[in-house]
Amino acid sequence: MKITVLAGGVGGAKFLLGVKRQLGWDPFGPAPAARQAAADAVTAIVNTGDDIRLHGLQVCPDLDSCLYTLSGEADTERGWGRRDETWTVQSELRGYGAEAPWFSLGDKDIATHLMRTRMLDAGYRLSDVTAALSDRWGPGVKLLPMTDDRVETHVVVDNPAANTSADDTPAGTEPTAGEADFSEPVAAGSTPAAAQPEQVALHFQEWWVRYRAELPPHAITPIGADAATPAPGVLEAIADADLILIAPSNPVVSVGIVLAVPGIADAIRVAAAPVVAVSPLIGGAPVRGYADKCLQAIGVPATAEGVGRHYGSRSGAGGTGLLDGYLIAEGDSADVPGVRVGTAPLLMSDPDATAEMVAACRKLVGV
Ligand code: GDP
Ligand code: FO1
Ligand code: CA
Repeated sequence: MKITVLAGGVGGAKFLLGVKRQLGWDPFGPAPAARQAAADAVTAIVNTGDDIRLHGLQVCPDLDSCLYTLSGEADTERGWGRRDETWTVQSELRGYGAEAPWFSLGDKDIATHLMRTRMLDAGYRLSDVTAALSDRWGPGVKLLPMTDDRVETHVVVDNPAANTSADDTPAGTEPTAGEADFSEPVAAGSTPAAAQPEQVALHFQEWWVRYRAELPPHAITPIGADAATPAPGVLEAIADADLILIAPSNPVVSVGIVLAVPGIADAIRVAAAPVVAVSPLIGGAPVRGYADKCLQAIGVPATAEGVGRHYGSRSGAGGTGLLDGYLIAEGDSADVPGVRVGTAPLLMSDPDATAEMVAACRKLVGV
């Protein structure tokens, strides 16, 4: 059974633990050699729109969430980065007034970014680098960035530096005394308010982490996506799959960005394998994060039905959508024309519970 999964960070990674478990593998380790010989394979196509270069380092949060989670190295409480992390470098960087003090990089995590950046600067593609990092960690799943090209999600908001004082930065996120803040546009606080643009595009991480998605988004744009091409292996993983799953990842800033890479959505539409998505919303709310605010930004109701209709049906009238099946939480309801909707407990409390979700996806489309 070849399973290809579209994934973001934490939601995608937790779902992949269940995919591995459902195949009878160790969720936190490499795939067993015997199973590989039996042609079982899992490929994850991972969002890279969250990626950001900070302190000269290329940080890939969703790829790293998958890498660390699937090898048992993630800090599951915090939801990002390595477990048993230390923060010496971050504290020194803050002391120097380095950029983006609102984005913390742990010491162990920094080693990953150093290795990645060195390889990228030497001319390797992100997909090569991800394969090299996977060699160390053994996630058991083939992790593919959606593209090797630079795509960065930006969020258009009312300029926080216009009409308000810079002191409106949420508590705890402002640079501390003596620290320079190089980020735009907030660093423009020294410019007279009248000269400020009314709206600005923030890097996704600044909107999400610094402002905790509290600045209402006017638009969410994957800059660079138009000119990007799928990374090597992405289209093949879709065409060769026996089952395509859309993880309960953020439909806008994770799955939506993967689908914005030209060629990926089209490949899914014509794939031989059935396509099933899992709702990231339970009872009309995200389990974690700000998917509701992201959906609002694109005019999609923050409900299981809203997400299902947004993905749409591959068959039936027009057939412009992506799905054959859609799994929603018990107690929720969704009418998605042309799509078989199933219900199951959708809380990914552990890999066994998540494996049950994956089994329900398979049952829904009979594979
Ligand atoms: P991120 O990149 O780290 O934000 O993670 P993803 O985009 O992969 O996943 C985020 C989404 O996962 C959020 O919208 C959550 O609602 C969803 N999610 C997290 N845990 C669960 C869970 O246990 N069950 C379901 N159904 N969704 C979940
Ligand atoms: N999330 C935070 O809320 N605060 C941080 O300081 C932070 C640092 C960070 C460093 C590396 C990394 O891979 C992820 C990090 N995240 C942090 C998580 C993160 O960027 C977001 O949750 C995702 O990009 C949204 O998917
Ligand atoms: Ca993400």
